[in-house]
Amino acid sequence: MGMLLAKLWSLFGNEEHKIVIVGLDNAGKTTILYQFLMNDVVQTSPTIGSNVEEIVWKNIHFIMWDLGGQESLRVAWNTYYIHTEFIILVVDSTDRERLSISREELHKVVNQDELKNAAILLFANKQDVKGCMSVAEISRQLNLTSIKTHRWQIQPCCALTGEGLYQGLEWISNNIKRK
Ligand code: G3D
Repeated sequence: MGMLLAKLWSLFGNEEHKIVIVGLDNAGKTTILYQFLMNDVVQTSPTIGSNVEEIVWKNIHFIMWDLGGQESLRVAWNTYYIHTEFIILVVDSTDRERLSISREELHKVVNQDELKNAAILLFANKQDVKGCMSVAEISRQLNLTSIKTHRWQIQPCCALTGEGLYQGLEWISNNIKRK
């Protein structure tokens, strides 16, 4: 009976799935969060600490945390990781100079004990900017194919228009582990 009720509960979409959005400052994390929330662009200012919102999509409830990306705040990212099912790592596709820092942050995520069961979605954001890095180039630089321990996906997007964001959310929905 308990099992049946739990199944029905999940069918009606009352389960919450925790997503943590990380990435360097200026990558577009807050813009992405508010696109999901309102389908609109909001005026953002640098995140000091975190933003958290509940997003409901196709009857699935997500709790999305957007963490500040400045160097001084990155050390605290791991305090948010408990019970996280998905990490979204946002990369600014125009920021060639700091891609190696994103690679280090990605590999820290992969090695986090609390995230050993989490899946990773990478958003290659700002694809609207002429001359930005392609998904292939970012994948190569981040050495994505070396990640064998986690499910991962890279999705090109433009947070300003919302293009590509819902394909990413679709991948997340398809990778929810049903209890
Ligand atoms: P963060 O939360 O990762 O620090 P923000 O980043 O969401 O605050 O975005 C940083 C800046 O990048 C913002 O510009 C925002 O409008 C811009 N931005 C976010 N996504 C895109 C995108 O897909 N394309 C382009 N061209 N710009 C984007 P401002 O000028 O407000 O600092």
